[in-house]
Amino acid sequence: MLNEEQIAEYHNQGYLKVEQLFTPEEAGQLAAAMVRVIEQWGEETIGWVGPWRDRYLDEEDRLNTKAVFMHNPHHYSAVWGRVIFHEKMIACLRQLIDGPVQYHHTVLHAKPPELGTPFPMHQDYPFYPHDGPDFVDCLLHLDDTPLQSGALMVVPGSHKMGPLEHVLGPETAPHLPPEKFHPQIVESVAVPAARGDMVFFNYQTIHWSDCNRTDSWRKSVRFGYHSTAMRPVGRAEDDPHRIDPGNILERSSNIIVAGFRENEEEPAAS
Ligand SMILES: O=C(O)CCC(=O)C(=O)O
Repeated sequence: MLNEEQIAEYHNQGYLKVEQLFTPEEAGQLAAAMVRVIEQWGEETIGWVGPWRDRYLDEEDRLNTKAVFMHNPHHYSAVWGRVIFHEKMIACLRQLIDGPVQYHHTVLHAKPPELGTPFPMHQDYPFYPHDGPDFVDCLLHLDDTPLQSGALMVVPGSHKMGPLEHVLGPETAPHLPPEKFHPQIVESVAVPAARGDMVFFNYQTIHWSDCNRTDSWRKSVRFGYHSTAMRPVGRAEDDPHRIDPGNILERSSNIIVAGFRENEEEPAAS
């Protein structure tokens, strides 16, 4: 599916865009099912909260951004269940991840028209920390996503820094401290995309995105997959973002989408 150059680009830069990995029919069907999920189950919020808002948004915009987030749309729609095994996506993952591949989660990040929420610079690692780097986030674009709609911005090569210290706490989504990591300080590149395009990125790659200032929705869905050799890492009891088995995002689904999970323990005597 991917050529040597693309695989090397993913490993060197920490991200790779594959155009039209999903056909227009597939993307259209998924988008229609997602609209139905949003209409029946979605809830509009202002987006991620936290002190980062003071550094990224004008005072007027701070409380007026709009977002719809939805975890695991396969809890509502079979189309979104089947796509976890999407043949071309899994074929790419087999080339990017060493050994058998395990599915972790799906999450929708939708930016409604006219001030869809931005995201601050962050790695995805603190949202679901694991004991290794072989975790790939796959961002499927359900709408055309030009720069003005708040396209994904990435810091090339930043995954090589490993897990970084984020601002954490009960009143904030995890994000990198803006005095050190802010789009005005750290250079990033835009990854505009079309409906059906997928961006693969390492969960340690620093990324962010700006407001959607167009009059169209900007919906993208992130699938997470990782090597079966990796395990979730816990955090201190008093850390509000510690691994919490009640939190759906922190619970791996354990579905094997490629290969076989070998039993590393001594087999029980029969
Ligand atoms: O959709 C975006 O622009 C960014 C979403 C994001 O930060 C993420 O998937 O972790």
